[in-house]
Amino acid sequence: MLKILTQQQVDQYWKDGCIFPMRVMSESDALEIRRRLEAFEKKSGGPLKGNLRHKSHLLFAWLADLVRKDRIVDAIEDLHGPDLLCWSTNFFIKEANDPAFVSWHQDSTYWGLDRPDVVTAWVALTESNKANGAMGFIPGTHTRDQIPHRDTFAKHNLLTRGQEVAVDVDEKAAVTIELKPGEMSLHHVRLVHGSPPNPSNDRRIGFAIRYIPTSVAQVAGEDSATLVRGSDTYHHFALEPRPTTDMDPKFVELHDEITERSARILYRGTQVKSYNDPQALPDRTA
Ligand SMILES: O=C(O)CCC(=O)C(=O)O
Repeated sequence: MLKILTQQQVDQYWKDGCIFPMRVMSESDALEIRRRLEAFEKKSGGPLKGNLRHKSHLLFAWLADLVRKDRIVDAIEDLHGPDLLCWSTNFFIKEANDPAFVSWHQDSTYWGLDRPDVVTAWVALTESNKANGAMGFIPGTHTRDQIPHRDTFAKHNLLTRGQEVAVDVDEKAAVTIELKPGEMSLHHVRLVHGSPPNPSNDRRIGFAIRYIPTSVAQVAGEDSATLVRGSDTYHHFALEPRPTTDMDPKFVELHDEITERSARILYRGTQVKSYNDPQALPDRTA
């Protein structure tokens, strides 16, 4: 029996590779998360950068709560069953009047996971719409195999390698995912998606949570993940602890180790060694 999605939403996810919008918290709760993020940024001297944009749910208790939020995890359970890991999280922040963009890509390209059973819950912490660089996708492209990508390392590309699909994309078929604060979309790891710059006068902030069933394995190196529901009888990933306070020094140290390891997976075959490497550019993510 389904927990939160309708059968129509489940069918649409498998047909199109993406469903939206789904409300997962009130607008004011989403704005409260933005406020906490920005309070930290103010205290630490500027926008969240480098490895702080990755797996931030290991640093902040309010994000550890978010990745376990029932309204999100119930939807993932409706797609992939009751034993679930949060494999990773990424902040996608576009500043006001920011040239940063995300090229057309499939998430699966460098993640090293053994099969494409990976769902991203992209949670809007601000409006995300045509006016501020919302994400768009090409329906049905998740049914294709892995498409070859080329690495561009383009200056304003928010992806780790500035990777883009090395085939023509039918942009006329693209659908824009418009979300209000506190709403989410769900997208498949093979879906071709991307987003243009943000020419508006406010930031556009999304928090992307990557979920997998516990049976999925990492084949490109040692890796860890957070158990968010059920049990893990596969032990493919080291299980990560849950922070109860923000920026606990023990968790900061652990987060450094874990993100070094995941950067080695994402940047394998390149000169880049960590998310804080100057070549990685500080606002890169995923
Ligand atoms: O936030 C964006 O514009 C792109 C996000 C994205 O590529 C992803 O979540 O996989």
